[in-house]
Amino acid sequence: MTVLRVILGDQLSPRLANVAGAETGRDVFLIAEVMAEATYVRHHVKKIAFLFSAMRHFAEALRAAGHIVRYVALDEAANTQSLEGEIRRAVEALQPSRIAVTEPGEWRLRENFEAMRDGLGVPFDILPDTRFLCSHADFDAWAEGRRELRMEYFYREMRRRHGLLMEPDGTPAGGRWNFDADNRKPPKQGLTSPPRISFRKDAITLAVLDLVRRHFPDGYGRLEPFHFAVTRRQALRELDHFIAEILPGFGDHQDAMVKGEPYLSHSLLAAYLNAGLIDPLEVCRKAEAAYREGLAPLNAAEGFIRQILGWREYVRGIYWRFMPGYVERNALGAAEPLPWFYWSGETRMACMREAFAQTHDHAYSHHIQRLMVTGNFALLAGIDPKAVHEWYLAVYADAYEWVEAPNTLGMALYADGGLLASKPYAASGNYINRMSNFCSGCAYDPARAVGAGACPFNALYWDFLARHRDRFSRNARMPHVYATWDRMAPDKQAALRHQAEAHRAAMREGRL
Ligand code: FAD
Ligand code: DLZ
Ligand code: SF4
Repeated sequence: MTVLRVILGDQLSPRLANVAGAETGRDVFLIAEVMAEATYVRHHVKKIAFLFSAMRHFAEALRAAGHIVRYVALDEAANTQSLEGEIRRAVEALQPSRIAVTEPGEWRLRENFEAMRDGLGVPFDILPDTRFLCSHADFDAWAEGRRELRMEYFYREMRRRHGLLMEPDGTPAGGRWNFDADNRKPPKQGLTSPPRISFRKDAITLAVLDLVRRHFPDGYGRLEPFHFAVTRRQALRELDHFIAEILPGFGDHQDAMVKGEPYLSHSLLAAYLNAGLIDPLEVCRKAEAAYREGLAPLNAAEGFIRQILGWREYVRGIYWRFMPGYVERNALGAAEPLPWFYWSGETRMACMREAFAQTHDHAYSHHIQRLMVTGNFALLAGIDPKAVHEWYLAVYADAYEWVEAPNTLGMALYADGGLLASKPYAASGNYINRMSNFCSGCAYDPARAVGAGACPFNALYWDFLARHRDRFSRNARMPHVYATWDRMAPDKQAALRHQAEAHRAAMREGRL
C-alpha cells in the first residue's frame, strides 16, 4: 500500500516524520518545482535557485537511501505548475492508499491542502511540522489569558523547557536572561566581515542556474555569483564555520551596519534553517557548547540563541495564532504605495541604497538593515503594510510568510497595533548615523531636519510621531520623545511637518 509523501521546497529535512516514517521501496516521495510557488510573489532569483538546487539534492539523497522519488522539474512537459495539480497527477498515476504532507509554512497552502483533503477521495494526512521547538498547542497554552504576548517571557519559558543556557539550580547562565545591553556597539573604524566559506557548484546547481536564467529572465535580483549551501552537509559546514570563527563576535556588533559589508558577524543560517537543511535545536546546542567550552562569550551565545529559540519560535506562534487576519492588519492606516526604489534601488538616501544593493545582489541583508533602514523608512513614510510585506516576502532567500509577516507587519511597521512590539521601532537619521558609516557618503545630512539636504528620516520621524500622537503619547516607553516634540516652537513643528510632506511628494515622484 503506497503512501504518497509530499515534500515541499522548504521541508528538506530527513528528521520530519513524513520522511523518517517512510517505507523504503514502497512509499513514493513527491517533490515538485512549480510556477505557482515560484511566482506567487516576485521571488529573488537566488532564492528560487537555492530552493530548486536544494530540492534536487534532497531528492538525490532520498534515492541514495533507497527511496522512490517522483521529482517534477519545472520544465517537464506534463508539469501542471501547481502543487495541487502535481498531487492530483501523482494520485492518478500511482493510486496511493494515502497521502501525507507536513503542514506547510503558509496559511494559503494549508487552506489549499485542507480543501484538497476533503475532496480528493484518498485519505490525506497533514502532519505537524516537528522541526519547531514550540508546537501550536504549546504556544496557545503560553498565550492563553495573557494580556500581552511579549517575546522576552516566552523566551524564558523556552530556555527552561529546553534546558538551554541554564544552570543546574534553574537560574539562567551568567545570572541574567538577556545580555542585549552588551550587544549594541556602533561599528568601529575598519569593522569588516570575517571571511566566509562558499561551495563549489556541482552539475545539479549549474543546471538549476541555467533553468532559472531561462525561465525567469526578468526576475528580481542578481543570480550570480551563487554560493549558497544546497545540501545538509554543506549547511552543517557553514554552521560549524560560524560557531568556530564568527559566533564569538556575534553579540558586540549585532546592530552595526557597514558599507560594503553585508554580513558582518551574522550567521546567514536563516535560509538553511527555514528550508530544513539544519535544525534549530542543533544550532542552539552548538552555540551553547561553544560558550561552555570557553570558545564564545556569553553575550554572543545568549544573543544568538535568543534569536532562534526566542524570536524565531515566537513569531511562528504569533503567525498561526492570528492568521488569516494578521496580514490584513493596518493599525496605523498607512496607505502610501511602495516606492519603486524598493525594487530599483535608485534613491539618493545612501543607507537605503546600500540595503537595496545588498538585497539585490545577495538576497540578504541583516536584521538591523531590514528593521531600522528599509522597515523604519516604510513605517515613517506610512507605506501600505501589505505592499511592504509582499516585498520582504519576495526579496530574501530566507523569506516565508510564517516568519516574514510578523517581522514586517508586527516588528517593523506596527501594523498589528502593538501585538508584537511594545513600541514602534521608529528612529531618525541620528540612529542610522550612530550605528553605521552610511551617512558620510550620502547626499543628505543626518544633522539637518529641514531645508535643502536634510536627511529624510528626521522630518519623517517627527511627522510620524505627531500623526500618531493619540496612540503613542500614553505609551510608557515613549514619554521623552513627546516631551521633546512639545518643547519645540510651533513654527519649528510646522516646518518639520511641511518638510515631511515634501519628502513624501519626492518619494512618490521617485526623486528622494
Ligand atoms: P542572524 O542575525 O545570524 O540570527 C540568527 C538566526 O536567528 C537567524 O538565522 C534566524 O533564524 C533567527 N532570527 C533572528 N532574528 C529573527 C527574527 N526577528 N525573527 C525570526 N527569526 C529570527 N527572518 C527570516 O528567517 N525570514 C524572513 O522572511 C524574515 N523577514 C524579516 C523581515 C523584517 C522586516 C525584519 C525586521 C526581519 C525579518 N527576519 C526574517 C528576521 C531576521 O532579520 C532574519 O532572520 C535574519 O536577518 C537572517 O539573517 P541571519 O541568518 O544572518 O541571522
Ligand atoms: C518558495 C518556493 C518556491 C520558489 N518554489 C517552490 C516549488 O517549486 N515547489 C515547492 O514545493 N515549494 C516551493 N517554494 C516553497 C513553498 O512556497 C513553501 O513551501 C511555502 O511558501 C510554505 O512555506
Ligand atoms: Fe540615511 Fe539620512 Fe544617513 Fe543619508 S543622511 S544615509 S538618508 S540616515
